[in-house]
Amino acid sequence: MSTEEERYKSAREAYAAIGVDADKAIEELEAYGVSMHCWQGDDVIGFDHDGPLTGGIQTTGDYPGRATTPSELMSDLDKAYSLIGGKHRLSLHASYAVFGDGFHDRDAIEPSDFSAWVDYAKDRGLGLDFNPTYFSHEKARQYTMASTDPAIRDFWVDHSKACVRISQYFADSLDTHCLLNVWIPDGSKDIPADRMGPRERFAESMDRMIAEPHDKDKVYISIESKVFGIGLESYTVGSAEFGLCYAASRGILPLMDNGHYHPTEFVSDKISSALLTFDKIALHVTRPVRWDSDHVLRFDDETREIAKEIVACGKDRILVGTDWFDASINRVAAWVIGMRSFQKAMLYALLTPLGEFGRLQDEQRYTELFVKQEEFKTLPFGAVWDMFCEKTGVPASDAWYGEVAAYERDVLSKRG
Ligand code: RNT
Ligand code: ZN
Repeated sequence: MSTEEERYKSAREAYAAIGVDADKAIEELEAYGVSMHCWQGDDVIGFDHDGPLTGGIQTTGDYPGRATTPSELMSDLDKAYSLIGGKHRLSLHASYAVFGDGFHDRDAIEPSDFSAWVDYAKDRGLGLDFNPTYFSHEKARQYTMASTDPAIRDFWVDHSKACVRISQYFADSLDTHCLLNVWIPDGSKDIPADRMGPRERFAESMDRMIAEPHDKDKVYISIESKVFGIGLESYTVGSAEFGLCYAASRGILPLMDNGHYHPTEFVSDKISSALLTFDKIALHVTRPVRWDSDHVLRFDDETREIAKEIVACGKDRILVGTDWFDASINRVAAWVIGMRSFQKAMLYALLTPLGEFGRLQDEQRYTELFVKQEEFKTLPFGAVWDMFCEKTGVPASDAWYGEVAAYERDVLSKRG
């Protein structure tokens, strides 16, 4: 038996002693797909415009090697997926259209503008998710779907409807669902005179969007709320209450991004509440540092707590996508670090004796629960993680970084 197998064997026994089946946890993690965001690869720029990133979100850093063409982005994604165990999904933004027969503005994009991505996904067995892009565009000056100008609103509603059709095309072509997530940057820097008007207009624009015909069993529309953005500090049209109430009343999904709340609020505590009303919800997992900074995910307390809730409340009811953008480190590594951190959190949750802990809570044996929760933390988790990596054919430990470093040397550093 190799040392690694021996380590795993003894770890499996340690988990078995607390009533947990480590083999089963690994199997469940193998089957668990996460929707990885395309926009880490190029600092949220996309391929349909030359201007800067707008909308109150920011990437910082100037690490060399940013993908600037669809084929570069696809190659970088391939490198990242090859270092992440299991099968996953890809989340695209509308700004990543690959125009074959000429440019289409956002209100006129077509399924064919995304056929290159469908081919990419088909070849690799990935599902696709989608996001309309209401930023980095000349018609996105502070207000989009909530604009007072009917022409601007129409433009973005047309964009939204086009995105519904493209999502239907993704779902039909790939035979899996497509999550279509709406996030608008609309809001104001200073205290607004009128809070209701923009919200009424946003709701009305959303109503027009969701009326676009689509198969509700395959295309899930979600709305992502937010507390503030840069330059939009005082008022966000699509606030948490707006998002939850709108989604509940129209039968769509709420999407909670854990960077979009006040710093002492936790999404891990919101999941179970939302699932009492919604059949399904969506999440963006990210890491806010003092603000919605979209730092690369770490295997930290809140990520573990979110994963625990996902396992406890039902993996099938929570659609997880990733959302971070760091331009200060190698971008392929940024994907891999974050995805592997989330998978570690999921594995950690799958290894947690949730039934036993829940029983102690119900029986009010809080001291015992506390002791067991803390002692659980030092069980040999690393050996189980390494076995997951081995089973899924990806390097364990930091060995994967060698592959990223070689890719940086041979590919990324040669980009202009
Ligand atoms: C912005 C939202 C949104 C974006 C992406 C690019 O605060 O989190 O999800 O990050 O759409
Ligand atoms: Zn987000």
